[in-house]
Amino acid sequence: MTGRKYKQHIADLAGILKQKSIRNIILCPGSRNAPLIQVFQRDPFFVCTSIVDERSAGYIALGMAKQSGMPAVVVTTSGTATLNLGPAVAEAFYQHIPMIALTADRPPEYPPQFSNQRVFQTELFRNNCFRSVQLPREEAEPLLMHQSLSQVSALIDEMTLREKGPIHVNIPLDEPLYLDVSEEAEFEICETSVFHNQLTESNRQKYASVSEALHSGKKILILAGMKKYSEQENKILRHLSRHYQVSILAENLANLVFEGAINAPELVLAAAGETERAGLIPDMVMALGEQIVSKRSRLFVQGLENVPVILAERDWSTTLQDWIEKNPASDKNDNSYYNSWKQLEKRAIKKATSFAESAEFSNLGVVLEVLNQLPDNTVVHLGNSGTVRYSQLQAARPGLEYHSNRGTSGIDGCLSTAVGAALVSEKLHIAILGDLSFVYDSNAMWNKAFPKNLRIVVINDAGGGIFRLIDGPDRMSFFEEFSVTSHPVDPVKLAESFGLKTLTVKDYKQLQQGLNEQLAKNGSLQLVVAETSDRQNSVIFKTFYSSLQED
Ligand SMILES: Cc1ncc(C[n+]2csc(CCOP(=O)(O)OP(=O)(O)O)c2C)c(N)n1
Repeated sequence: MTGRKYKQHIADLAGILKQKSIRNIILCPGSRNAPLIQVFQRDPFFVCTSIVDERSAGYIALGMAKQSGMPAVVVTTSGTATLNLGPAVAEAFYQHIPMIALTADRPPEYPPQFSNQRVFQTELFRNNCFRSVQLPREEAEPLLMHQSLSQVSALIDEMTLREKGPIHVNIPLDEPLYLDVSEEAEFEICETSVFHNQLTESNRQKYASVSEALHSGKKILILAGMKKYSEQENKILRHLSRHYQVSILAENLANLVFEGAINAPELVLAAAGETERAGLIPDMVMALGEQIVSKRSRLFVQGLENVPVILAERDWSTTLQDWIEKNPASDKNDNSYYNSWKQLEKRAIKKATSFAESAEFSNLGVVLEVLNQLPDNTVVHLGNSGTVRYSQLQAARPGLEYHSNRGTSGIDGCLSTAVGAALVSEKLHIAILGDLSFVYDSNAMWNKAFPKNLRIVVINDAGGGIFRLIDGPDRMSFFEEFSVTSHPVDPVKLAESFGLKTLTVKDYKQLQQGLNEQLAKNGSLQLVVAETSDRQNSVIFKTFYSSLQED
């Protein structure tokens, strides 16, 4: 020992988080992480939530961080507990969400026969997180410990200010693990870490070509992928669509619903004939944000010949803002490029709406109906992958906020993420999921603090319905058993075993009643299960697409 108090570095680590106003801590049970649990739970500044399943805990932290915009922390014991954070860390990495994984580790034992609950944890998430820090052991030189903690502090600032995604701090902890940890220390950070936007030369050139294209009236297609766009980014995009030949493809997960954006690109491209498509071809594409769900948008852009695609980095808004300030736009608005998209969108939405109004009770019908019924200000969590795809088949609504785990498109944490988001929000949240995703992530309901503002709709079509929609799997002999994978689990009984109030619905009238009850102020119904397993879901889906092309 170096004369420092027992597990002082853990108190210091907590002090860093407190200095940065990071409050939300998910604590998973274990022995090795007991000093971490002790430090966080005794300080009323931290809001601690106990979650047993680490896979779910990781996603809950992710949901909290995404919803609040503040880093959220998940703390685990050693061994496979840490590995179970992998999916959520990867999802956070691909969505640039500030999440902090604190994993307790066992120091090596001698002889190694005494080592258990141990996996290699140093840089465990290596290429799927922003940075990893290995803290030294407690007995390390104070200077070394100080440097490591300073690094953690600087990385948290960088992760937050520059939207870098998750960090992992691996913490070897020696026994004893159950003594009183010294009182919390306010950790001194030797220098304030301020990050400046350094524009690289290649980015400078990229944005110069965009400015040039704007200036010369070229048609620019902006692909706005999933992201929480800032106020400034939002303003710039509105400005560009108002004054230049710019069309912004913003499906629901971009949450950019304004005059000037095309919010149902999948519908437009599904409905457009060949000549009409020719009118949509841009001179340049600028791609922002993260993933895009619409398959037709992908095929459209990938099929463009000799059209440059500019991949914007996260500094695009600063640069374009400068350009806008130096180049005042005229008041004239003759964005004919946008108008070509908009005209087609209006027609496609009309057709889609008329189909939806008379659609049979089915997976597609239920998703569209639920989205129509939600009150403004609701936060929607769309499951992978049928649900998020169906939701592309209507225009995004301005009053709703849409989210989905499309960073890595896993079905393993859709409900947990919604739980995390609802826990740090006052708004009404709804998760709309398929039955496999719901069963997979049912431990999301294993939570004493299950949020009262979260509602769930499960579309039970007895397996992975998405595989019935895509061409290919259904031609395989293994299709039903190994792709669709029907299961014996009753979602209602499962949810009730966790104490949730449920209702099964089999037609639109019952669905309406269920939604009325769920969405009512102080409504207590938490889960509605829409039974669609005996419906012609894939036929209805395919008929929907063909109806878009009819005159
Ligand atoms: C963790 C994980 N395992 C497997 C997959 C592959 N997968 C994608 S969609 C899907 C089926 C999902 O079924 P369900 O939740 O019922 O939703 P539906 O497709 O019917 O809307 C599967 C297994 C995945 N995306 N993530």
